Amino acid sequence: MLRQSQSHPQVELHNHLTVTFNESLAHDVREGLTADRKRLPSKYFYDSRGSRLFDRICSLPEYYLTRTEMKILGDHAHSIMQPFARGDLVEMGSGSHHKISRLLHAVNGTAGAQLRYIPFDVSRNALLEASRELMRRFPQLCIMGYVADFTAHLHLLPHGSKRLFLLFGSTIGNFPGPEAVGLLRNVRAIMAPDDRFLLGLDMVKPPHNLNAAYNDSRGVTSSFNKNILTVINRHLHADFNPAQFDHLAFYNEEKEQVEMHLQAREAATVNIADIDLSVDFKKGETIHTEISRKFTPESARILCAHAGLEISRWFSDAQGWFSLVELVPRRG
Ligand code: SAH
Ligand code: AVI
Repeated sequence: MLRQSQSHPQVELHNHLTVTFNESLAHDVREGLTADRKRLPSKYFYDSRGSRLFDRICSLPEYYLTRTEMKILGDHAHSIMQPFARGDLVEMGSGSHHKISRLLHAVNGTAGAQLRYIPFDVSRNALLEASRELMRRFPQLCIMGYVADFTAHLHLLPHGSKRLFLLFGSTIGNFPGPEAVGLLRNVRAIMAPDDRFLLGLDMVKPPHNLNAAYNDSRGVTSSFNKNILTVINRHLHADFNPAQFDHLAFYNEEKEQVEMHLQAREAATVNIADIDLSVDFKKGETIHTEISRKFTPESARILCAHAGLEISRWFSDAQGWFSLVELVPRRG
């Protein structure tokens, strides 16, 4: 479905989730909550409240990821954008405007610069808010937003210009190995030889820093984690009581990933009216809501190589806590 903003001819919005969202949520909730080890896909965190909570996480003192990546972007934006004064910037899981603004600033005012920004996000609100702010900051920018799922809808992207694909925040780490490779392969499949792909990767570091980043002292990450239950309550008329669940997040050293769970404080039965399902929880039982994989230079290289992508440049901070890798499609 296409909805074009009348008041801002600079922005075009394509919404591909209105019909399918409840159906896929219903399917995923049934599958996840009837499994032996209960689980839910992390993309359902991001309704408008979830996106706002994530923005708050980004500025928490313990959550080093965003400020580290922002610093790397600031240091290298000119060089990254040098081949892209003209073309399309396709940002998957775009969220707020901060990171793309860093790149746009680097070419702002450049003679002949003509860019189109194509954000792609499941969160309509995040996409609208970011677009509004970008229109204010960059009045020459064209924006073509997709409210869509980047695991399913990448084929909808327009063709034409030279493209820089972007996946920031280490969002790729929220996917298990085969899914992450599949997602990168799908991007690789639509890249032309001159296109580039900038991928953010959070790196392995001491466990206490990782545990602190996902267990902040203000409880914002806990609210973000529990928000997935509120989303299910609203869309599927369920009766989860988020207060009956504890936020549980820890670094699994063996798997090199942070895991987030919701743990039932007491035995409980939850009814999910729209899918006619009742789910029993034992005291202490968990729902696995997210993984956040951490990378080493070696595991990053292997991930990219499996997807047919070659690392052309590697940008990092002084501590090596976060990496931005520039990728090109491997020939052959
Ligand atoms: N890129 C931003 C936001 C990261 S949060 C940053 O680096 O800070 C992850 C973002 O991806 C959220 O905005 C969420 O709504 C979006 N997202 C998660 N799963 C998605 C999916 N399957 N398809 C499209 N967007 C998705
Ligand atoms: C979006 N993603 C990269 C975040 C992460 O760190 O894995 C989501 C998040 N979960 C808890 N805090 C932040």
